[in-house]
Amino acid sequence: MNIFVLTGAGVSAESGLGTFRDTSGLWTRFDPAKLATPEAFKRDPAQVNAFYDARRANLRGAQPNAAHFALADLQRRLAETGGRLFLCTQNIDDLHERAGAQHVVHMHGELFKARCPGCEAVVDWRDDLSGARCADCGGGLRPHVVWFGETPLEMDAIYDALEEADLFVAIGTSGSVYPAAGFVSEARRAGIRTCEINLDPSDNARAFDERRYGVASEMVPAWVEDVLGGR
Ligand code: BJW
Ligand code: ZN
Repeated sequence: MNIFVLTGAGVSAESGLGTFRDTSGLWTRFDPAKLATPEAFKRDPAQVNAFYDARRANLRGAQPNAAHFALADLQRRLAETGGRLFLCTQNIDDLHERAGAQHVVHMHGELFKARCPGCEAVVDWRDDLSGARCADCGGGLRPHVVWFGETPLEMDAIYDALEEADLFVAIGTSGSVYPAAGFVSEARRAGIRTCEINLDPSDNARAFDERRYGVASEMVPAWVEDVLGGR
């Protein structure tokens, strides 16, 4: 069996990382136009860096939860039987990897990486980014994340994997940010079964063949058991 899983902020919510659009979400408290666009970074790099420095500090103290572990387990067990779990996340945290998942595609970048806009070098970065300079060219560094108006990463590999999948599953995402929100339509066009696992119905809930609602730490392990049990 070949499964494409797309995860969003909801999968890491129980690890203490904020979501974006829930009542206490990041974009309810902060303006994304001032923090998550290339224009905002050009205008006020210190403010944008401070926002990501705080989230990086939060991530250093966070731990994966049962949903991350269940997905890593499913990936391992599918691989043992000649199948595949293509794990694509919109999250910039590393909790899937810390739970043991391999080859995680971070379409919106990674918080523990920084990039030099001058020479495009990408480097591992776990500390504060404010004031940091590129070791290669001396330019100022930016978070290696995908902001509004920028092209998400690894899109060719993502669309190839979507076409090859037997099942598309979206977990913990509100379905409000494109292109990820359009994957369910792509999957349907390709005749692939689709399933949503989320706390509440997402913006595009009606596009899914199957819907399961509840917290990810309970719903994902239960779904993984069903998949492995052939249900
Ligand atoms: C739980 C739970 C629990 C809670 N258990 N569940 C008009 C129409 C269409 C498109 C556009 C448009 N105007 C502009 C666009 C394009 C734009 C876009 O989509 N804008 C929309 C707002 C309309 N998109 C872009 O600009 C993207 N680039 C692009 O399109 O380039 C063109 C291109 C396309 C295709 C190929 C090539 C080129 C870039 C988008 C970048 C998004 N960046 C951010 C910030 C990243 C860095 C950071 O983290 O700071 O990415 S924004 C933010 O939203 C972040 C997330 O990855 C993303 C998605 O959020 P997510 O994960 O869905 O979180 P929430 O909070 O929305 O939802 C959480 C869900 O979990 C909820 O449903 C809860 O119920 C649930 N939940 N607790 C289970 N315990
Ligand atoms: Zn550089």
